[in-house]
Amino acid sequence: MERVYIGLGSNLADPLAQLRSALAALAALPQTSLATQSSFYASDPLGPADQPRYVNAVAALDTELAPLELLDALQRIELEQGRMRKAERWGPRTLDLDILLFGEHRLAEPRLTVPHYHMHARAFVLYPLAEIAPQLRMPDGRGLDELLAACPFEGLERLPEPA
Ligand code: A4P
Ligand code: MG
Repeated sequence: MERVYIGLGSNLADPLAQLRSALAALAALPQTSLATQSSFYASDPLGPADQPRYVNAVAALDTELAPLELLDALQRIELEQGRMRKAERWGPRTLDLDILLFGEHRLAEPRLTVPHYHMHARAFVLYPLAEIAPQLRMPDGRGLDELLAACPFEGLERLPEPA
């Protein structure tokens, strides 16, 4: 059983509903349980500025799935929620599910890089993560508190409504 952290993001087609529905789908995965979830956060888009603000959250799962099995499952959920893969990098999307951390593992496979390559510098990942796992350490030994100290709470807004 591994503790896994998933980053959720959406900026199209009712992002709050997209995230709620994604959390339900995560909770229903085989050999997996949804342990905790952060609040929802509105965030300014990283990448092209001519796109709506995002809603982001982080969920903690306990899973017996192998990393690539979990990635397949996440991509299935993205597709079920109408995700179209477009050429534009960092463009708008109905749902993005990223594997941030998979236990203590470091993975560098063609389809899967863990820890997720930009998580250490993204406020919309680090602050929700800190809410559910403040004591967390990266596989390289860096503490989440260190990463947070270098990443201002900027363009981010914790949404009041319950996730
Ligand atoms: N892949 C490799 N490692 C992973 C991993 N750890 N988790 C591969 C998930 N997937 C991983 O992803 C492209 C490929 O990455 C997958 O096929 C998988 O095999 P994708 O979801 O198709 O493409 P993408 O998400 O558009 O690309 P990318 O570069 O992963 O984008 P990001 O980094 O996810 O950024 N602004 C705000 N405020 N909030 C956001 O959530 N998200 C993005 C997307 C841009 N701007 C944002 C946000
Ligand atoms: Mg992605």
